[in-house]
Amino acid sequence: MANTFEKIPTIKYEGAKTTNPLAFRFYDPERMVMGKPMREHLPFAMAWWHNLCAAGTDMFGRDTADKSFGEQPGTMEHAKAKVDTAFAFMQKLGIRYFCFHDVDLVPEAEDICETNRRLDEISDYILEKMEGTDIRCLWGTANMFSNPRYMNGAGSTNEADVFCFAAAQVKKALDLTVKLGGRGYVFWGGREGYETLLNTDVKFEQENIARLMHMAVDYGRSIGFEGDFYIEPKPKEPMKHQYDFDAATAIGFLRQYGLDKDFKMNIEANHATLAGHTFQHELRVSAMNGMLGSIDANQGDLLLGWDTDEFPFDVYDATMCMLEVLRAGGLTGGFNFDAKNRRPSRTPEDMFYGYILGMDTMALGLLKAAELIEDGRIDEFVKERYASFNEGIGAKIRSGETSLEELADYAQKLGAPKMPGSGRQEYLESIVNSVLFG
Ligand code: XUL
Ligand code: CO
Repeated sequence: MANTFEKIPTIKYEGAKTTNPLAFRFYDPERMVMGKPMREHLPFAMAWWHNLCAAGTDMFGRDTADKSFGEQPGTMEHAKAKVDTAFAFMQKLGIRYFCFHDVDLVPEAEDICETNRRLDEISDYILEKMEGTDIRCLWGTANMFSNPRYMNGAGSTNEADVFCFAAAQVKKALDLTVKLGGRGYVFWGGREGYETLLNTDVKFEQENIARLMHMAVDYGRSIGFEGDFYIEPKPKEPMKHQYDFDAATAIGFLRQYGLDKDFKMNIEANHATLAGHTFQHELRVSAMNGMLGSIDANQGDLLLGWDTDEFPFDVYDATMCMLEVLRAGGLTGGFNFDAKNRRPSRTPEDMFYGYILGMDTMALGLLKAAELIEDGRIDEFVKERYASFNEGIGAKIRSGETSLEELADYAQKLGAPKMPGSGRQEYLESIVNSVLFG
């Protein structure tokens, strides 16, 4: 095996003032925050696809990075070299989880039986590697978007045979997730959507996706999968319109088809902004519905209209994210860096710089969110803002003990109502700034 990271030391916390590029500035795993060590607040995961498979190819040019890890890509030797590299990488950074698609692990064969045989071989190898470490799988998934057979969707395809291939891949990916002790299983519907309504039966396609998900739940539970299933919403790309547009849409879908007990959301920051929402909005909608499961921690570029999957760098956004996570009492999943280096950042060191940046940003977000909660002024303000519903007619509205007639009568007696209190947005924003930079 080529030792790609020979010159990279174990990454340690050295504090904000360090000039050592291969050190954490804010991620201090044992530091206590609101009664728990940072590492428990932040179950970080490595995304197999970006970190070990993506080498910089984009629509206009080929690879810039070398991710061969000393072996010929497309071979099982290369697949094993990726496993070796993954474990070396995670151990040096103190990352305890990984996420994978089936085809990230092995080269896909023409015949699904051969692909499955390769998956058995590689998962045995991963299990061997896991032994004696505390590294586990966060979630698994099936790639049902790259193979040309999925051009019209997987669960939403117009071809029954293709639907069966999707089912076979989900079944195997669930087997692998259980074998590797995964906490969750993700459905990201990249091709589940449409390009034109002229050729699409939306209702039928959505019913079929629900059928596939029900079968996945039944099968998963039958083989002992106790974790959460997740939908990862995204509004577009690759499809023009994706069915899991955002958290509210996905939650409505899950409820409509009776899947809401088994599924939660896996919220990705860059998908939120593509949907025209903030990351915080998507987290709030998920959390208030009891469905905040896991996070794909990355960030987009608001000047670009596509999924750039950058490592999180925006501390303000990370703080708002961690505020939602802390208020929700944490995640059942974790923080998966569904993020890749920029194309010119092409060396093995850059792989570390990306993760160091991401882990430090989320750690800083955690510290700042905890400070905002401990400061208490924002929470207190929000509580006060709705105080009129705590007594009198407001309390009756809240408890559902009134009627339209009673309220109309009340309003008529009032004559002219008083104006609602100020929203104080600028004051609240200045509290955030003083906690972030004070
Ligand atoms: C694509 C994306 C996926 C999912 C898993 O935008 O985020 O990589 O996270 O399929
Ligand atoms: Co993602």
